[in-house]
Amino acid sequence: MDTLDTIIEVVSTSAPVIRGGLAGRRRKADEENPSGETQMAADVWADEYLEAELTAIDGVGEFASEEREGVIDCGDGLSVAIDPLDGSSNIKSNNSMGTIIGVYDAPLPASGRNLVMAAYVLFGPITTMMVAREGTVTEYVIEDGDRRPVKEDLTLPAEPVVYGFGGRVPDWFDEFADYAREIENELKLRYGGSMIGDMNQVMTYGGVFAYPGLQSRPEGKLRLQFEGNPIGYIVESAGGRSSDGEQSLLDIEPDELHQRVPVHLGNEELIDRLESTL
Ligand code: P6P
Repeated sequence: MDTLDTIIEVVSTSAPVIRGGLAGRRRKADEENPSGETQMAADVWADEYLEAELTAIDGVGEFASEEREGVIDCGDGLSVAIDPLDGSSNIKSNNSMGTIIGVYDAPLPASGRNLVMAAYVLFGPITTMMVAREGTVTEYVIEDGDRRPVKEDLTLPAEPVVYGFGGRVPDWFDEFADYAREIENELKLRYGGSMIGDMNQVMTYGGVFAYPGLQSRPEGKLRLQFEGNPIGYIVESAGGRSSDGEQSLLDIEPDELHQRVPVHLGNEELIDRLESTL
């Protein structure tokens, strides 16, 4: 089995284990992550579990996580960057969350153009996994440790339906909301506080998700290596667009491992409209 197949198999079989450990880990941990965010016990649990599983794979040469400083050198091979539990603040309100993984064929931090695969596991009512590899996107259901494809060569629907923006109602929100109400196929507001939960709405129905730069925080909130690049790779593999307001997220040359980036993701025409209001 090649390294990418093994990584997907490990992420898939890890999903029910991580999901099963969430209920008892809803408390805050005593630590902060490198972005200065208080960690949940579940963040630490998922991070430690996936580090052990992924660094043991022959062909994985580097490992980095949103939840820790630095890059672990594990020999020659591909570089794996994970957000072990994206949306973990949703654990308190029992809403969606999950794991994001980007696999780069370059040392970290790396440009998104070095991605060779990206995936996310979504802990919703059911557990699903979205995998982008070699230009196509496949959605799987994970049940009883088995992974079965339910959508192959997935592309964003041409008629978008949803929009959702993070950042405590950006100052341009009203203008976009007016547009969303006035267009022929009125858009519906969907924002759940977990990037992959919100992005799964966009992947399923078509639309736009953004965590934009703000006056108070021009760089936005989301991390390029662990969130922007992998999800941008998945959306672009599905025929959509990623942007930081100027360029594809995948074209950003990173300065440091945990750098943040404004994130606009989804159907091209909605990103154009969003960026015309910024
Ligand atoms: P806010 C989760 O903490 C996360 O990193 C993303 O999954 C999500 O899109 C964003 O932050 C939510 O941020 O400011 O709405 O809580």
